Amino acid sequence: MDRKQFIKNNIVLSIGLTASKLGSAFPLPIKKEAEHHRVIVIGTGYGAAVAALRLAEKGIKVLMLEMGMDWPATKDHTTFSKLIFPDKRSTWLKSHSILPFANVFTFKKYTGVLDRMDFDHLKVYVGRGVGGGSLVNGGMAVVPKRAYFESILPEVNASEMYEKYFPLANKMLKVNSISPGFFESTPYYKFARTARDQAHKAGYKTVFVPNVYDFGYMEKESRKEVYQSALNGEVVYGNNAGKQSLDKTYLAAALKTNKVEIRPMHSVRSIHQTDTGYKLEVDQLNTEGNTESAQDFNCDYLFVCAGSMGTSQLMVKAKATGTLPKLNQEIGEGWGNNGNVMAGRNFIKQGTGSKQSCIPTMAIDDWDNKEHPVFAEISPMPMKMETWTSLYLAITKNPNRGKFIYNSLTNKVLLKIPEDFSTDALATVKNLMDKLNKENGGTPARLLFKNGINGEICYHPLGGCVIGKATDLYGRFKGYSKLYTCDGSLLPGSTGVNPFVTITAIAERNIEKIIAEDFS
Ligand code: FAE
Repeated sequence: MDRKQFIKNNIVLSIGLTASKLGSAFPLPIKKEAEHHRVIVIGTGYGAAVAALRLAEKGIKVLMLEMGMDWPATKDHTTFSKLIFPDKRSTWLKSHSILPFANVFTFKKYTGVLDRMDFDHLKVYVGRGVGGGSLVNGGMAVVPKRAYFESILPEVNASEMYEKYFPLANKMLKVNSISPGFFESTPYYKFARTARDQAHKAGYKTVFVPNVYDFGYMEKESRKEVYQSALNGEVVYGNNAGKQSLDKTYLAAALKTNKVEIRPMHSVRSIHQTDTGYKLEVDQLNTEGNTESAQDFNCDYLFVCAGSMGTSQLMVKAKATGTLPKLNQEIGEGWGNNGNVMAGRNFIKQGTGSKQSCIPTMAIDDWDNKEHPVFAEISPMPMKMETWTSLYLAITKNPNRGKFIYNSLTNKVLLKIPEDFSTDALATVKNLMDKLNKENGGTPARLLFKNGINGEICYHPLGGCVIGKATDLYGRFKGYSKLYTCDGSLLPGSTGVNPFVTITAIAERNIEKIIAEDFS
């Protein structure tokens, strides 16, 4: 026995002894009887929702397992908490708020809607609940530039994507655009107009960005005819009205078929191959995050759609622990943060306004810049007071990639990235901020981030089971049959724009092929 093995055995033994001593104080989870389903989809985000709907439309029954809560809309708009004074519903199992800055709020641990996974050099944000990231994201619905899409996914037929699947995804997601008249006149977009004017002064181009938030509803909010959601501090902890998240689009349509069942608070712990298909070991959680019961689910077809982080972690663990040993070496590789960098500028002379819509509608588009390509979303800072600060979530062409590693001592899968992962991306965004400040005045927002810029925040995790590498060109895992992914883990670390439209469109393309060929 080597030293490592000796330490490992002792840790396992001492954990076992402690657990047996504590056994009477903490009741063991109830073991429920196993169930069999023809098709199981893990997760309820974009990829999962597309797969479930399209299978159900063909008359195929689907069980969806989601680790987060169901968040049904209530008539009095009380489902989610606000950005300012958030409560326990805001945050997944932490006793304080977890935003990129201003985390002064504390509460009881609860299975709330926004999660942050902390790794060395990076903090990755994801949505938890029925609807996945669609519950917490900014709703920006952007189709990537075709030339860039062709460069990152050369084996995917771009004509098919741009003529069929991107338009289909936009239609299904109910993507719409702000009316220019409303944008120019409302106080709620002063922050974006200020940032736009300053971008133009510094020689940058800006573009309007479509969104899934219903802008017709937002105009009514501004006239106080309806409940105020985006105009009253609701976004990253969920919107109580106006946002057309997946529970109102794909998942609503899937449930309407009566072929889809969603079980929230079901966290998949492991995936095993069986003689006839796959077995999932699943923990049913309570709102404190403890396992109330454990259950095995068997299925013939399995779609692992737990997002880039969740899918990669499940599959890396399955390969490392030998429950799916034939997965190939590409599992857990090729992970990227879509080049995300956050930055802020203080003392913006024109001011950004005390009233701010939470929904971004504009970006600085300098993607064709040879040295410093960047697509920077002009983000709101809805603090309900004038902050004289402009905030940006930038997407850069960061070519660096991380990988997922299984740790047998902790039984956890960690994301490993080098310390200098975002060095070039930071230089690109610093170049943008410096130019904006030079031409308009303003200083780096050091109250928000060190030096006004942060490359350790990721809103757009992508990759880990990259298409054509870990899977075939349609998301079928290599080495297995009837085992798929349809989510952000397929994309090679970058989309050049906010990613959910691309994830949805690729999922539409893949599931069409899979249904035609594997379910005949
Ligand atoms: P995702 O939506 O993350 O869904 C995965 C689901 O699987 C989640 O519901 C998980 O709870 C569940 N899950 C994970 N592990 C397990 C397990 N073991 N057992 C059971 N269930 C599990 O995946 N993108 C845009 O395009 N525009 C934006 O404006 C935008 N803003 C964002 C703002 C924030 C704060 C964040 C966090 C993200 C934002 N994104 C945005 C990213 C976008 O939401 C993300 O790319 C998609 O949600 C990813 O979709 P997937 O289907 O891959």
